[in-house]
Amino acid sequence: MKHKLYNILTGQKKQAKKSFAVLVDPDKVDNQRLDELIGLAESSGVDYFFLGGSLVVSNHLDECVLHLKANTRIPVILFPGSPSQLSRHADALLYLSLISGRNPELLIGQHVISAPAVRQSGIEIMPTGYMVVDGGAPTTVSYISNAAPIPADKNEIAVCTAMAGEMLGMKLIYMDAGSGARRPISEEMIASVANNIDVPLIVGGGITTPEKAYRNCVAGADILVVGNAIEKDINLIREISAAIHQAPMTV
Ligand code: 1GP
Repeated sequence: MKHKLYNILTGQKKQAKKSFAVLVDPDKVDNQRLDELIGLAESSGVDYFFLGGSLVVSNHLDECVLHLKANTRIPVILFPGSPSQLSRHADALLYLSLISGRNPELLIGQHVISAPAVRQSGIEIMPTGYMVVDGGAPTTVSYISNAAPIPADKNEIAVCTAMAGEMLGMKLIYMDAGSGARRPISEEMIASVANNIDVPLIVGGGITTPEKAYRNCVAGADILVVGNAIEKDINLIREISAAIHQAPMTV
């Protein structure tokens, strides 16, 4: 198995460096938009592009990955909403298991079905414990996953879920309030989880301001993901990236 990108992620964590991932939904971009995103991302020091969505309707994921790979050195990491969202041209795949839910299909079922294709793609696999946290309103991910999110104020459930994920061998924990969440995950919950795991912690969902991104980093998030807010105002890339990269170190 390849570990190149994962080693970079853990190296960053060891140095307490925070990272910024811009989430791109292939359904919502054309090449011109991708070029704009690349330009701003490169000049702002964005660390990763995450590619995917709960509902990718169009068929141009591959095209999107190839365009990014041809035009930027920023790594492209797949964040798939379903097993069909696979492109062997990407740098890595977040191999998600929805450990906050009790839907066997998303815990293991879809993995069994797609395992041969994933293995054959040769892509770097990053086993990820995916935890959906209530963001104040049903989001696409909470609806599609058919699984109850972790209540926003139940920090102890989040901690135990993340600990279990790590002990089961997950190499990353991704806490997500869902795209466009009304309420992003609280700093208290992020800190509680971060203090109880050693693997890198990804946080996303409903982050719309540089201030919130900064506070999440201080609380202990290692990688911040922003999608929706950037779709609305692409210039936020610059401010959010600056906030994340100046966040003081947390240990
Ligand atoms: C959603 O964590 C991502 O899965 C990002 O959420 O689109 O709300 O930034 P937003």
